[in-house]
Amino acid sequence: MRTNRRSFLRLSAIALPFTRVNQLFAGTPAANKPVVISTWDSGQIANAAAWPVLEKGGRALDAVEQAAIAIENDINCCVGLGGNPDRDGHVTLDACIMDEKSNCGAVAFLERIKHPVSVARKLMETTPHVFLVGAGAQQFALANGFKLESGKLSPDAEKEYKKWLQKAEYKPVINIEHKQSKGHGPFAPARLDNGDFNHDTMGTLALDAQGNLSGMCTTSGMGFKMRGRVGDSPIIGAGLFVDNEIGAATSSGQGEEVIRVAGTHLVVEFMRNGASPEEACKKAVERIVNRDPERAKTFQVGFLAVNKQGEVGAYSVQPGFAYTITTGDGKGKVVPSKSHFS
Ligand code: SD4
Repeated sequence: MRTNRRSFLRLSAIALPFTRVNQLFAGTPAANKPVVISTWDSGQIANAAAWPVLEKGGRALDAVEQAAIAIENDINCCVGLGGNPDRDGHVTLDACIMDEKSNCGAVAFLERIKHPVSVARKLMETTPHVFLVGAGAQQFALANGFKLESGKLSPDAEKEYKKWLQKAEYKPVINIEHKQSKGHGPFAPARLDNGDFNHDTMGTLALDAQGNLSGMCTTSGMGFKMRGRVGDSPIIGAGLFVDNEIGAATSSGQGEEVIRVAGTHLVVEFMRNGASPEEACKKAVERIVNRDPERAKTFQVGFLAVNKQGEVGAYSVQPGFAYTITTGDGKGKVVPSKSHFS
C-alpha cells in the first residue's frame, strides 16, 4: 500500500506511541529498512553475506559487494568462475556496482578473475572511468592485486560444456529450443536435473539503515554464448540501476531484451512516476513483451526492484522467476515472482 503524506500523518498519530522517533523524522512509514533483495533462490547465499553488514548499520555498497563475493565464491553456483563457459570453452564474467551517489563501475568479458564486482568497485573508486572490458579489465585487476586464476572449468561446467559440444553448431541460435519453458531462450542454457534452467546471474539491491541504496549485478552470462558476447548484467541502466532518491532495480534473463529497453533504468523511472516496485517491474516487462508478443513467449526476463521506502517487488515474462528478501529477523525468504505468461 502506498501512503500519501496526509494518510501518513493520520497513521502516525495513531501509531505514535509505538513509532520510533527516527522513523517519524525520516518522514516515512515504518517499512523494510535495512533490507536486501537478490534474484532467484540462490539469493539466499548472497543475502546471508550482505545481511551482517546491514545489521551492523553498515553501508549498502559494502553489503552488495559482500553478496557478490559470496556467490562468486560458490563454485557450485551459477555465477563467477564456476559458471558455464562460452562456445570456445572459456568462462567470461560481466559485473557492475552502483552506489547512492550514482557512482558506478563495470567490467565485462573478464577472464580468470574471481571477483569481477570487486574489480568494478576498484575501477569506480580509483579511476575516473566507469567501464573496462576484456584484456584491459584483466590488466587493471592484476595491477590492483587481484589474482589470476587457473581458467579451468568447474566440474559441473565441464560436464555441461561437453554435453553441449555433442550437439553444438557453432553459430548464434536465433530460434528457441525450449518454447514456453521457464528458461532463458535462444542460448539454451544448461538445464538442471529438475528440468529448470541454470540461473546464471545474481543481482542484489540493498537499502541500509541510513536510507541509502546500492546494487550490484554479476554473471558468467548466457551459457555457451558467442565469444565476446556481453549481456545486460554489466550495463548500467540495463542489468542494474540505482537512484538514491527513488529506488533501485536489477534484472536477470535474456540480456539482449533488457538492453533494448534500458530495462532497469525504465523500472526506476516508472517508480519515479509513482509506480510501486512490482507495478514498475510489470510495466517494464510489458514494454518488452509488447515489442513482439509472440516472440516473448520464447524467452525469460525478470526484474526486481526496491524503492526508497524499502518496499520491494518483482515481475517476469515467464513463470519461474523468484527473489530472496532479507529484512527484520535476518532470515532470507524466497518469494516467487508474478509473471506475464502463466
Ligand atoms: C545475460 N542476463 O548475460 C544475463 C544472463 C542471466 O540468468 O541473467 N541469466 O544476458
